Amino acid sequence: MNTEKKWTQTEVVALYNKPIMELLYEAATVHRSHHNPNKVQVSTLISIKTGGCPEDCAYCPQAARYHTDVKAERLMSVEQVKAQALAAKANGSSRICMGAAWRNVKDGPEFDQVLEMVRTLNRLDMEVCCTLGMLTENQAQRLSEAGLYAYNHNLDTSAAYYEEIISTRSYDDRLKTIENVRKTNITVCSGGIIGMGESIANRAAMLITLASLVPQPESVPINALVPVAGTPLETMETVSIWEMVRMVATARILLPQTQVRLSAGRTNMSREGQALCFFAGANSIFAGDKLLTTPNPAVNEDMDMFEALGLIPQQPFEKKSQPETVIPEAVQYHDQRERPQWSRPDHRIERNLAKQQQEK
Ligand code: SAM
Ligand code: DTB
Ligand code: SF4
Repeated sequence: MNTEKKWTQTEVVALYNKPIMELLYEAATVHRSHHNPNKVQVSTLISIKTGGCPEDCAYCPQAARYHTDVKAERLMSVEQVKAQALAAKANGSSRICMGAAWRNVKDGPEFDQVLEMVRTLNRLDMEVCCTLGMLTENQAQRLSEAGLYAYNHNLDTSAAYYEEIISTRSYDDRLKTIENVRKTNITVCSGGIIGMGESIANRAAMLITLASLVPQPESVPINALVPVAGTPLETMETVSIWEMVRMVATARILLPQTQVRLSAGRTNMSREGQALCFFAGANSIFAGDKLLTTPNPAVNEDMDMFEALGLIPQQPFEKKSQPETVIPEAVQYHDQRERPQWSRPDHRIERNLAKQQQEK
């Protein structure tokens, strides 16, 4: 049973619009009582099947019907995916999310290959996530048996605004896939995008739908629209940092236990802006120079940001194995034992020296 508070849209809009200092304080308080505020999960995306998608999602550069710079590619090999996952692990990622530009999963050799990717990455001691479009209950079960840790399937926006964005599948289709995933051991990752012309009431409604799922999703990505040339949303304005901070803070209050992921759109955010998002309760990011097809901050920039903010990457399976009760003593800003090699000050000095040598 979902024992969380039942929110009304009016309450959530009022929360979102609170004076920012009050909203930040409230969200940070919830955050600290459920999570270590210095730990951030680092996840890397691998686009295992890029472009050529039959759907009409208005934001998406991978939809075949829009004329974008994305070229359709075949499904990657298991070996290629493994090599990228190992590189991501070396850079501090604890989770890999494999994305495919599919409407839905079809049984057959390509799905078998994805199952093999899941089994292979599992052996790397990383959390394995997939986002492959709609799933049947049987397909979700097969992914679970292969050892999948999480499945990402976003609601994207509210039920009321959804038809402005996608016509080729329904909101109920999305909820059905999430339900199919929930019947297995796989954890649920579902969130949305802001900056597509939706109202604050639409944002509130989407968060209420996510918060009403029983149990609530283990992770919720909050994406700022990346407006891509050739898509119907190409001329949308960049989302302001205050909207992002408000959305993250509201998500944190409605979804206290969830990992809230600061997802697409970070290239437009300053380090200070991102720090406010972490303070407001974001505790996960996508790392790596590319999301699926669009740019993301460079790995080195994120390493420097973690260093400057004293953030520590979360270990794989940390949340599942030991839900953290945060006591002040447990909040170790500079616990060297928990840091991966790249974020240790001595390693950073070596890296900077190497950079200086190269520049000479
Ligand atoms: N095809 C599968 C699906 O739609 O579920 C998986 C991949 S799809 C690219 C995953 C998610 O990426 C979308 O649901 C959407 O939330 C996000 N996304 C795609 N394009 C985006 C953009 N231009 N800006 C922000 N988020 C985007
Ligand atoms: C999510 O919510 N955001 C990620 C992941 N889940 C799959 C994808 C963002 C994609 C941004 C556009 C692109 O790079 O193609
Ligand atoms: Fe296809 Fe997914 Fe992009 Fe929609 S979001 S067009 S389903 S790849």
